[in-house]
Amino acid sequence: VFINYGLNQIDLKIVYYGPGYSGKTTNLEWAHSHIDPELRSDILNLKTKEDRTIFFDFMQFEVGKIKGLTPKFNLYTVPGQDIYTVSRKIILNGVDGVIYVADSGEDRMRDNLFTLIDLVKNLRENKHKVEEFPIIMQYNKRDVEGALPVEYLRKTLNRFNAPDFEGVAIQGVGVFESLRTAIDLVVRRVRKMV
Ligand SMILES: Nc1nc2c(ncn2[C@@H]2O[C@H](COP(=O)(O)OP(=O)(O)OP(=O)(O)O)[C@@H](O)[C@H]2O)c(=O)[nH]1
Ligand SMILES: [Mg+2]
Repeated sequence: VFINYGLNQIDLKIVYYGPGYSGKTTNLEWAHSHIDPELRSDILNLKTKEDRTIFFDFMQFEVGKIKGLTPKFNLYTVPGQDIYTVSRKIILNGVDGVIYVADSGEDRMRDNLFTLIDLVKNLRENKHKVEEFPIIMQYNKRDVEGALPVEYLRKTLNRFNAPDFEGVAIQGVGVFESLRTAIDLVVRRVRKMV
């Protein structure tokens, strides 16, 4: 959280986290193309030519009011590939809420778990109490052949009883549900702090 009382503005950071190729950038791109252009910035993508995120993607938008302050939501995606562990940690700096995008593919469980452990470790190092921190779970790629059952994903990944949603991000399914719920949790938490 960063409050600029001069501008009556409050900066909030929501990070899409999850393994490589799970659909984090796709979530952000869908949200970007369906939010009123007056209320949002352009999207900034830093990608390889194979469309993999190198450092992060970024978009900012405005919605609602918090005790007279205008909240600016800064949305980031992390790069999910193993080699970018350090980048993920840097991007989590100052985070107010996380949307964890898991991949439902049957051979993706190891990577889902690996990145989840990485998230928990990074949040703890940032002095956050993971159990009380705003986290949303999205089980993405529900449309792929052999998608693991939601019950199994929930039992294995959702250790914190976070609000969870099924996603098909390429079609926009679950994108706004996840984002709206993340915003709600973040705003509720910030109201207690400001
Ligand atoms: N079938 C299917 N494909 C999806 C879905 N969501 C994303 N994809 C595809 O999966 C690929 C990876 O999506 P990205 O959004 O780039 O994944 P990412 O999590 O940002 O990946 P990194 O940046 O490497 O961490 C792309 O080809 C997307 O079009 C989905 O729900 N279903
Ligand atoms: Mg990406």
